[in-house]
Formats: sequence, structure tokens, C-alpha cells
Amino acid sequence: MPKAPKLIKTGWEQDKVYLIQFPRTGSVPSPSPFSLKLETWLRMAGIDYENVSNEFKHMSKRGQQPFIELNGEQISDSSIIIKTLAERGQGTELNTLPPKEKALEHAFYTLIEHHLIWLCVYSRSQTFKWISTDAGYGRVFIGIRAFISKAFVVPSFESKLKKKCQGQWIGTLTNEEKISELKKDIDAISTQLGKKPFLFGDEPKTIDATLFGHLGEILYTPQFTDAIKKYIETNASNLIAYMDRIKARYWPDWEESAKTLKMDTQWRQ
Ligand SMILES: N[C@@H](CCC(=O)N[C@@H](CS)C(=O)NCC(=O)O)C(=O)O
Repeated sequence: MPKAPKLIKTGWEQDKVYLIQFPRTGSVPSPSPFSLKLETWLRMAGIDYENVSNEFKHMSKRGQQPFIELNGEQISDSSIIIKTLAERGQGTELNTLPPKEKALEHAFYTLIEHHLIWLCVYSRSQTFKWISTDAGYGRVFIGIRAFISKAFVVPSFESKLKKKCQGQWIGTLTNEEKISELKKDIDAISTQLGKKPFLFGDEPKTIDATLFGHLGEILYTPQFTDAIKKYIETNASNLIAYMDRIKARYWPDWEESAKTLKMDTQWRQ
């Protein structure tokens, strides 16, 4: 029989989703696009969940965060978590689209999570120093931990991401070519959104949580060049309005979470 996972949340409640993720930062609720995506999805789906800090050390059996614990079971990978919860009858409406739109949604998912994401990974490989300032974990790591973070953790993370990028297509591109790839992604997403409130109509779908998570990191955390944000602001202003709309509806506690670093700020009025 497989060994039961060691649960992070002790004394759990039946049917409550425990979302294990990095602590809050001083600028975005999570520096991970996958955590921001998943937490946004849980909010969109109206699922009762509780955040649990991974204390920078608890990872899933895949060696990653975010993951959830539900009724004593650990489930990892944001997309698999979403699919599993939807199959169990939670947030199913977020995954429901007619077949042609579903196919398009899958294409956008791949564009966002397997193409656009590399811009952000590349940016962080170039400079992830913001993570040890107040915009990141500057108020969490103090004294010796601040020194260790700046002197060792950040450079080692940058170098790990550099290696990842070198093994990918993004590592072969000049900076100009990288921006040109970004523009194509942004133009495609902006065209799909058009004047609609969400990518596929009046109500959000899973892909909207995905886009919010990934675009959130691009817009609200430093990138390797300001040209990225400027391009979106100038040529895809519907995406800026879209992000503001999702923030207003699902993240009224965005500022409070950045200010207090609390993981249990209230978002439902
Ligand atoms: N496909 C996974 C990706 C998760 C992922 O890449 N998480 C990163 C943070 S953004 C991580 O935990 N990395 C661990 C590490 O680099 O040590 C998902 O959708 O959850």
C-alpha cells in the first residue's frame, strides 16, 4: 500500500481545501504564477479554502508548490488540482465550454504556461533581487536570514533559472527576439479578449485564472526590461483593464495582503 503523505495541516476539517504555498510578498500575493492562478481559481469557484504557508520548505512530491491537502490527501500541480476539484463537482462551471472554445482555451493555456511563462522565468534569472526587498520578503527575512537570502539564496536561484533558460528555446534568443515573441503572445491574448469582460465571455473560466496568475507576475513584479510592461500598456490596454477587473472582483484584499503579509485576509464582503 502506498505510504500516506505527511500532512502539513494538522487537525484538518472535512471537505476544506488547504492551499499550501509560499508566504505572501510585499507586492503580489505570491511570487509564483501557479499559486496566484490557483488561489484566484479557488476564489472564482467559490471554494472554501484556507492558506497554509509552506515556510519556504514544504514542497509536494513533485518538489514544487502550490499543492493542496483535502480530506487527508495531497494533490499537486495547479492544473491537476483544478481538474481534480472540478471532477469532484467543485468549480465545474469554470471548466465548461463548447468543444470549439474548449480547444481554443487549451491553445491559450499552452501559450501562457509553456511559452509566455519563459519571459518571466528569464526575467527572474536576470534579476530576482527584488525578492529580498520590501516588495518581496524583505520584511520576513531579517538579520542573518536577510544576509543569507541576499548573498546566497537569490544568486543561487538566479543561476538555477539561468540554467533552465539555457536549456530552452528562450535561451537562444536575443533580447529583441524575446520581446518580439512576447508581443505575439500579448497580441493574441488581447485579440481574444477584445471588449469582453473575460476571455470567453461575461463570466470567468479556468483560463482567466491562468492568465491572471501569469500576467500578474509580468505586470506587478520587475521584468528584465520595462519595454514589456510598456508594450502591454500601450498596445493591449484591454488586458490592463481586465487585470484590474479581476483584482477588484476577486482580490479586494490585494493591498492589505501586501501590507500585512497575512495569508488570511478577508476577500468576501
Ligand atoms: N506545473 C506546476 C508548476 C509549479 C511550479 O513550477 N512551482 C515552482 C514555483 S513557481 C516551484 O515550486 N519551484 C520549486 C523550486 O524551484 O524549488 C503547477 O502548475 O503547479
